[in-house]
Amino acid sequence: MATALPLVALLVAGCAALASATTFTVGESQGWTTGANYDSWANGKSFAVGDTLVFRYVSKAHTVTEVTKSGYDTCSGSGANALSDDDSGSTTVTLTTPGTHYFICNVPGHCASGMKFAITVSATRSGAAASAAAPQVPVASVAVAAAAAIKLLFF
Ligand SMILES: [Cu+2]
Repeated sequence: MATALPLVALLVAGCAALASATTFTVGESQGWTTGANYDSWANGKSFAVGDTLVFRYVSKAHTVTEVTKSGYDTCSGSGANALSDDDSGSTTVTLTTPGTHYFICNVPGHCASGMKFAITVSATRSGAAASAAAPQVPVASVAVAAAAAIKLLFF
């Protein structure tokens, strides 16, 4: 049973990391619309892989288009600039890769009038929220414990 303990600790840490995934409603009560400021909405929030963005808007009135940096800079959500696109009225985007993600509305004029934002997504959630929620088991100490257990078994 000596080898089971580090494994259990790893599993517990892993589950805590999954449980800390956050759902963000873009624009809060304003939703996804013209006349809101999405830079200020995103400002101060920390996004991590596994988090979800929920966009609420009237179907067909807007699009949620994830674009390249070039698409973001030029407000162009067509062709090679578009990574994903939806106008269903309720769009959920799960952030699956770290790095900068760019979102615009592809209805003509809307991006230029403010329906655009960029967020930086980190590979793992860090900082106060994570350390409060997760039992802190440093990976290095788990590895040392596992190595010690293996030595006990085989030497
Ligand atoms: Cu729009």
